[in-house]
Amino acid sequence: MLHNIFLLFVGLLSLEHVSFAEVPSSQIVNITETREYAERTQNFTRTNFEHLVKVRNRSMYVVRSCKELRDRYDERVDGVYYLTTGNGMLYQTYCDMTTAGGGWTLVASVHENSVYGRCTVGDRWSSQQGNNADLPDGDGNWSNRNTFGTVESATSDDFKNPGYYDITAEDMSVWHIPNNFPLEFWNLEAAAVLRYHTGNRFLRLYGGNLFQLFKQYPVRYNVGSCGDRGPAIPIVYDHGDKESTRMLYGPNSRNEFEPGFITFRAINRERAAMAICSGVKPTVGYNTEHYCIGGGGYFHPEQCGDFPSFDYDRLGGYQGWSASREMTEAAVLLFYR
Ligand SMILES: *[C@@H]1O[C@H](CO)[C@@H](O)[C@H](O)[C@H]1NC(C)=O
Ligand SMILES: *[C@@H]1O[C@H](CO)[C@@H](O)[C@H](O)[C@H]1NC(C)=O
Ligand SMILES: *[C@@H]1O[C@H](CO)[C@@H](O)[C@H](O)[C@H]1NC(C)=O
Ligand SMILES: *[C@@H]1O[C@H](CO)[C@@H](O)[C@H](O)[C@H]1NC(C)=O
Ligand SMILES: [Ca+2]
Ligand SMILES: [Ca+2]
Ligand SMILES: [Ca+2]
Repeated sequence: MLHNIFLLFVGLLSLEHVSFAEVPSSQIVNITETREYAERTQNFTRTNFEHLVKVRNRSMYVVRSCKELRDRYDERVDGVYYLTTGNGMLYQTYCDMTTAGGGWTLVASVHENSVYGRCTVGDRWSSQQGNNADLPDGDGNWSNRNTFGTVESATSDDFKNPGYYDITAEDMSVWHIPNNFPLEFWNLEAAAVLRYHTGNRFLRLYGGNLFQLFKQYPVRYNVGSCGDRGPAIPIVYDHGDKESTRMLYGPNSRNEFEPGFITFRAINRERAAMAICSGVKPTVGYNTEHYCIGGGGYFHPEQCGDFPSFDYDRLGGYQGWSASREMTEAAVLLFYR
């Protein structure tokens, strides 16, 4: 099954690059392969109405979270569902109905469209208005009710839905999925760079969601001093482990953190604030701009951005302070339960 899905995906990838009509005839040398290719293309374009009716019928459910969907309707299938806010606003997002009992609601994704763009277009989780100490951005997108993006493009651009502030949750789950990865394959464990969840219901202590947590710990330049931070919560791995987490960040960064945690609102040496250190807890040094994401509106020059300074020693350079290419070119999907 897994193998088949992967073949399918490889097929998808190749379709992205060459549409069938564009393949030069000189390259079509094997008629068996060509026929199979054509058949696969048709299979992808043929609408499966049975499936469509089934997923469209999910609008019958009236719930505020994927957890309620599981508890109230016993839904157990991963995919896109309709949720309703407390005020009655309808929106769509992805539910992970399998990991550790399921019931996880995707509420946001943090995507870096250009690590070279320093707080420019696309840096919605830091600043799109340039690196500016006069805009410390305490009321940026980590702590407001602004929403953006769509669920299907959550690995291709930033995403934030009303669940981010509307759902009262206890735990979080995080998936690092390669950029542009199609939604129907997100739940393949092998597709993820890293996956984990918390299990100690820590959100109960911080208002039940990130919207409330970041009110207590503002993601704002100059709000605290080097090494100050919000909670660091131990994680349970669903894909990867402490050692693989360590290796996803630069060799210099590895001396500064302890893997096996998710940390909120870190402050670096220049008093810049970052929202989430995924998989790690900063312990010494605090050059967190190389391994924590999101932020306020001001960083040390050349470090502002959604993945602030993940490319310090060259993008994906596997050296110095540079995070790995896998990490830098993967979107960070945030779930609540
Ligand atoms: C064409 O490809 C198929 C499947 O990859 C292979 O079994 C077959 O031997 C190939 N035929 C030729 C003539 O290369
Ligand atoms: C295309 O779909 C048909 C019917 O579902 C199936 O029998 C066939 O094996 C599929 N072909 C490929 C190449 O996936
Ligand atoms: C749609 O969902 C309702 C309620 O779960 C169910 O009774 C009905 O049979 C479903 N319709 C289709 C076409 O699946
Ligand atoms: C928050 O997101 C919106 C997109 O809806 C964007 O226009 C705005 O610039 C973001 N805020 C910051 C501080 O970047
Ligand atoms: Ca950027
Ligand atoms: Ca972004
Ligand atoms: Ca530094």
